[in-house]
Amino acid sequence: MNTKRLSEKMEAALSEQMNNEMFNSQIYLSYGIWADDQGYSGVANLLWRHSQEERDHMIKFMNYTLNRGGKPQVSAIRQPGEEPKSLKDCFEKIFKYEVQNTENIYKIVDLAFEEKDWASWNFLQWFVKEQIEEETLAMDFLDKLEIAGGDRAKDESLLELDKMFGQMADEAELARDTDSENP
Ligand code: OFO
Repeated sequence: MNTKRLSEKMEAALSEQMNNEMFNSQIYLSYGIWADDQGYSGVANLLWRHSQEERDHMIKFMNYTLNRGGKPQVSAIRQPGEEPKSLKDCFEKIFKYEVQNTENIYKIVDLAFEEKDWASWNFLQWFVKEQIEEETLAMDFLDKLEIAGGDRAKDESLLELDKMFGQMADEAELARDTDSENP
């Protein structure tokens, strides 16, 4: 008896996204290595923690596909591209990767909608929210870097920022969690 509750197309899309999340984990891992090598140990710590988060996302796609009777396929992970040239470049690249990942998630949401696969649609909503958080976090870092002087920031400001980034929460605050007393 066939108990698979996913279309072939959805199974393939979920599998691909599982591998995308692993690629993102590698990006954060490699940028963390770059940051540590540059002396930014706080930023490195933040990026390595995030690398782990991306791996958790990969596990979520793996488990969901299995729970719905599918079988995800692990593919080779491509190498992260060029190293960042500066902290600003590092967070600009991260922002672009996150936006790309959001686009990838939206495509699967579209497919779930087309197929009226409401279970997958519901599963994917967690990722829609997660991507808002991740884009917001990357924007926050870029804003702080800009205030510190961007590419012309002085070493002392960068060291201060490095300390701050190392201690920052992993989650950004979302608009939906605010109110007039806690704007
Ligand atoms: Fe998996 O959230 Fe970032 O990319």
